[in-house]
Amino acid sequence: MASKGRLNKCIGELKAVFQEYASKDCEQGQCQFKLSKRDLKELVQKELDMDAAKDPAKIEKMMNMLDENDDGQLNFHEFVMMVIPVACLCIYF
Ligand SMILES: [Ca+2]
Repeated sequence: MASKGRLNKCIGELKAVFQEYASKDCEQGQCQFKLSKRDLKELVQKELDMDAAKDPAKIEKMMNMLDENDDGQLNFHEFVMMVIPVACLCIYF
């Protein structure tokens, strides 16, 4: 993907942040980056500075809400679904 344009750069940053905290999960020769609950906690703590990261119950709830395919991890699509509402909230504060 070309890095031209601010939105392209933002998407690239999203992907870079995701891959920095995610672990590679390989199944039948196919590898995908995925966030475990621990990865999610670290990402929320360091990249969003949210109080939720200090409360294991809130991380658990966040994981359950975002984990659409119930595999116990977040893929990039599920991760982006977390970023959108946070971005929407930031417009108002
Ligand atoms: Ca999942």
